[in-house]
Amino acid sequence: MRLSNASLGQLPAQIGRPAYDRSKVTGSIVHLGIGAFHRAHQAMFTDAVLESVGDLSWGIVGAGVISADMQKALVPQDGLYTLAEMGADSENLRVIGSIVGVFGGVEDAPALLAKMSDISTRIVSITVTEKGYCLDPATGKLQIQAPAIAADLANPATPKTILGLIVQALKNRKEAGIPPFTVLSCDNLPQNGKLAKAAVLAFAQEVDAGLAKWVEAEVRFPSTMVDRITPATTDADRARVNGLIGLEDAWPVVTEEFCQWVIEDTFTMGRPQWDKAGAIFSDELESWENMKLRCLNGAHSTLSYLGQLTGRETVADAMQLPLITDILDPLWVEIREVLHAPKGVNTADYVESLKHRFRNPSLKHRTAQIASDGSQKLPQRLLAPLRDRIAKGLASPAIATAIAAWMLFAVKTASENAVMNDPLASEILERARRSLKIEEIVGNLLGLEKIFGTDLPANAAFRAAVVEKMRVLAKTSGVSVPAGLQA
Ligand code: CS2
Repeated sequence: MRLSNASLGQLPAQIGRPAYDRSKVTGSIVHLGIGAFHRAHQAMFTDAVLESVGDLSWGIVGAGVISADMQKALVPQDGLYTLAEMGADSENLRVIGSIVGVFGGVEDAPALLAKMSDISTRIVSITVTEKGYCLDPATGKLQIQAPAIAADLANPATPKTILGLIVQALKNRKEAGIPPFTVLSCDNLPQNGKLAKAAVLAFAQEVDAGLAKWVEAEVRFPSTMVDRITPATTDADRARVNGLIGLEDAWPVVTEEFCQWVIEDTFTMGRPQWDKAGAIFSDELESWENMKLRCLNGAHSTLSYLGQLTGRETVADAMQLPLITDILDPLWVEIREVLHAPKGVNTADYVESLKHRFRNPSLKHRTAQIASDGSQKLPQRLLAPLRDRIAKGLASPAIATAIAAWMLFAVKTASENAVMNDPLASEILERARRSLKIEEIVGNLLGLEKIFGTDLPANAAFRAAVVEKMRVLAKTSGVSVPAGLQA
């Protein structure tokens, strides 16, 4: 039997479930990108508020902007799904009820746009990953020429991208005299609110300068720091969760116990009391974001490329390898040396907690998943602390190792003719194919201006450090280097 409102009562007693009246929950938040991450994080916080505060005016209508798969999974389940929180040797399951409607894919874009234009929508939140914003990774500027953006700009009344949808919905609201919703980016980007605002403004400017002025003055774009490690759901997860709940859930979410959400408290039409569910409202977003993006995600990326080069399939497996932890430890030192921590936070403790989280053997977090989209991730995760160190005259051998690992991964992918998941894959692979000589590999890949800008390729000390570290990696036993690599 399928998980749904009707079958909720059949869940085993130990499985948590909504006690609130779901039929009374208003879908006042439209969420763009209802993948696993959103459902492990914001939807969980919102469910906890519905449960504990009893204010039913804040439910979520989700949208899979690109694909209708989630809609197909969740509509027959009335939006319900199971969240499995995995500790090293514990598992806590709860059925989450905060998603009360689901749009799916491009075909549903007109209905989604109508909902976003309606006064009932008070927040539009987003998790579409770094590449979903179509920003230039090095500068953070909107790529007006990107095909999807250009198509939406040519037909702004029938948008398909998140930026096109947001701008058109805001335009409709402005014309109808409806106040604007808040745009809440929950993606792993530095100052994600500011970046989202700049992207929306750049798009609006192309459509109508008056609209852009109104957006600038009236719309709020709070920044947020979101943190919960959430691997993609596997068939094995489905089977295990379904066995435990005794019902069929087409798309459960598996995540860790840890969960953190820090939000800048600036909203146009109110907000749920997410703080009652443990979220932190703060005015120190930049510090929170940098700490998380650099210490957690920077280490994650490093570990994923090294994991790919050493045949380690999951993060927990990679954490067992001294050659990897011996690189992560000094990396964290380099990152912390130029970090401005949020008040009351000890970054050494933060890093210790990350090691514990990364070692969680129950989470099968694939290094291949994290290794995707490197072009979109390296700038804020590793190149930003690198630039801070360069500005202070500090050398960065561990960051250089991380970049060397990414480059070796690119050359290996190219030499094996394997697929690289990255919006810049063709440019990266083309450069990765040019040479098998370490010095030339480094020069060719550092020349990717969209990733490294113009300052880093011109920095002789950094370039030499990457060359040296690539040579060290190539000689390290256990590291599988691309065939034909020449020191
Ligand atoms: C990961 C993140 O896939 C990745 O790039 O680094 O998704 C990471 O698991 C989350 O940011 C944790 O909050």
